[in-house]
Amino acid sequence: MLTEKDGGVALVTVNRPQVLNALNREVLLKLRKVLEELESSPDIRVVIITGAGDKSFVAGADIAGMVEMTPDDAREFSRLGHETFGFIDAMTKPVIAAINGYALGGGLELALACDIRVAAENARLGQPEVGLGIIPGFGGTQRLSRLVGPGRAKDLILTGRTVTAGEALSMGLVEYVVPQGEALSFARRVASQILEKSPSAVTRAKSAINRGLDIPLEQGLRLEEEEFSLCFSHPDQKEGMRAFLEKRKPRY
Ligand code: DAK
Repeated sequence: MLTEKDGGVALVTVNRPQVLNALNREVLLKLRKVLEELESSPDIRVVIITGAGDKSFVAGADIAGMVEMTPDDAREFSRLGHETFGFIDAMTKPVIAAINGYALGGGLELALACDIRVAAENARLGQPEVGLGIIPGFGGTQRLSRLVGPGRAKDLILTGRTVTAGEALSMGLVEYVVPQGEALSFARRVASQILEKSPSAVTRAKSAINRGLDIPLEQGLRLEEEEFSLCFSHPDQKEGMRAFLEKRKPRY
C-alpha cells in the first residue's frame, strides 16, 4: 500500500501489480490501517484510491488465497472486507476511486464503497464471482443494487459479465469516464473542487446521503432536517453565506 499526501488530498495506491492488485488479508488490513490514519489526519480532506500500474485498479479478491478456505475462513475474510469497506462509508472525508483498469469482484466492491468513481476508458468492471462458484463477499450484492438498481445488479452478478467504462457510465455504475491514463488526474480535479467547499458541510452531506440510503424517506427527511440545522451551528455557514453576499471566495 502506498500513500502520498499533497495539499489536502491523500492518494492510496493498492500495490500488488504482479497479481493486478488482487486483495488478500494483508492488503485489506493495511488498507484499513491507512484509511484510519487518514481519517484522523486533520490536514487530509479527500482520499483517492487507485491501483498500481496501468492495467488494473483491483482485479478482485486474491483467488489463490481463497481456493483452500473453509466456510469459517471465508466468513472471517468476508467480515474483514466488510469492515474495511464499511469504514470508507463511515469516513467523514470523501473517498474517490480512480479506476485505472480492471475493477472486478472485490475490486468493484472497493470502488462501490467509495463516494465517487472515475473510470478510465480501458476500465472493465464486473462481479465475476458466480463463475468461481461463490458470490460477491465484500458488499457487492448489497451496494451494487443500491447504486444501479436490483435489475442491473442481478444482470451483472448472475451473468458475471464484464462491462466497459462506457456501459458502466450509462448505468450509473461510475460517475465519469476519462481517457486512458487520466483517471488519477481527473480524480484530483474532482478532489480539488471538493477542497474549495466547506469541509463540515461536505461531511454532513456524505453522512446524510449514506445514512438515508437504509431508512424510509420520511425518516431520511427528518435526518436531513437535523443535519441542515446543525450546519448553522458551524462557522462555515456564516463564512459561506457572507462570502457570497460580499462577492468574494469563502475561506474555509
Ligand atoms: N487473484 C489472484 N491472482 C490474480 C487475480 C485475482 N483476482 N487476478 C489476476 N491475477 C493474477 C493472474 O493469476 C496472473 O498471475 P501469473 O499467472 O502472472 O502468476 C497475473 O495476475 C496477471 O493476470 P493475467 O495473466 O490473467 O492477465 P490477463 O490480462 O490475461 O487477464 C484478467 C486479466 C483480469 C481478465 C484476469 O486476470 C482475470 O480474469 N482475473 C480474475 C478476475 C476475477 O475473477 N476477479 C474476481 C475474483 S473473486 C468472499 C470474499 C470476497 C469475495 C467473494 C467472497 N467471501 C469470503 C465470502 C470476492 C471475490 C472476488 O473478488
